[in-house]
Amino acid sequence: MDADYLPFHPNPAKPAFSPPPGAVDAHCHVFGPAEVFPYAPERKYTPCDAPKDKLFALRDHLGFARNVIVQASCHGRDNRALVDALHSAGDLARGVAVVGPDVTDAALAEMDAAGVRAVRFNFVKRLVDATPREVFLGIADRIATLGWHIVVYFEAPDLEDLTPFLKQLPTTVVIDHMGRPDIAKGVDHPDFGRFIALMEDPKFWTKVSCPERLSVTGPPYDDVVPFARTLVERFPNRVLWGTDWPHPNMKSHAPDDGVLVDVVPRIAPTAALQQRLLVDNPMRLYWG
Ligand code: 0GY
Repeated sequence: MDADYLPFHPNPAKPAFSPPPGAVDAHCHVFGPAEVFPYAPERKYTPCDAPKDKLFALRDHLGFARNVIVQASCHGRDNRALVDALHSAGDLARGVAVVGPDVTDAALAEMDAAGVRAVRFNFVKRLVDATPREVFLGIADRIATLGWHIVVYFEAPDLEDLTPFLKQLPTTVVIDHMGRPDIAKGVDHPDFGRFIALMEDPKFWTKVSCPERLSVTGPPYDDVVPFARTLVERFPNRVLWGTDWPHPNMKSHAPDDGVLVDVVPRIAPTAALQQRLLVDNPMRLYWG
C-alpha cells in the first residue's frame, strides 16, 4: 500500500537546543504497521507506516522524555495502534483517542487505563466526513466524567462558526496547531486577533506546533515564529508543543524533526517559558 505523500525524514538532525529534563512531545502519531493495525476504510489518505518503536527512538534522539500520541484520521475510530503504543510506553506516554457515539463505557475505561486522557474532534474537511455537533456534545459529556479533555482540529476560516460550540464544551479544550492561521496575513491580522481573543478564555489551550505545515517560506520557519511566540508569551501556562511526527500529508518537504526542535527556543526564548511549554503544562494536563 503506497502512501499518498512524502515519507518522514529518515535521519533527523540532533537539535542544537537541549530540551529541559522531562520534556514532552505533546503531538505525535503512530501509524500501523498496516499488517497489524490496518488503516480505516473511510480514511482520506494512506500514510507511511510509522510504528511505535520508531516514535520512541525519535523521542530519545531528540532529547525528549515523554509523548502524547494523538489518534489520526487514517486510523478512524479504531484506537488499537494507539492503545498498543501506550501499553508499550508505560508511564512515558499518554493518548488522545477518537471515538464515536456508540463507544461503550467498558471501552472508555480500557482506554483510560492505558493512558488515554482526551478525545479529538476533527473539523478539517479534507481529513474527515462531518460529525453532527450534537454527537460531539454527547461524547463530550461522557468523557468529561472520566476527567478527560477535548482536543480540536480546525482551520482558521472555520473559527468564527465554531466558536459558540467550542465555548459550550464542558471540559478544557486544546486547539491543534494554533488554529491553523494563514501565516501570509501576518500576526497582526484580525483573524489571528480572533484566535487570541478566544484564548483569553482560560478553558482554551493551544499547541504551538506545525510550523512545517503553516510556513510559506519553509525551513527554518521564520514566518511562523511570531505567531507561536505571541501565544507562548501571552498564555505561558496554556501552551503545548509537539513534533507532529510522522507528518502526515506533508507534500512540500519532509520536515527534519531536529530543525523543528530548534524552533522551540525562538518561540519560547527563556528557560522559564521552555520549562512551562515542554514540561509543566503537558505534565499538568496529561499526567496530573
Ligand atoms: C496532524 C495533521 C494532519 C492530519 C491529521 O488526523 C489526521 O489525519 O491530524 C493534517 O493532515 O493536517 O495533526 O497530524
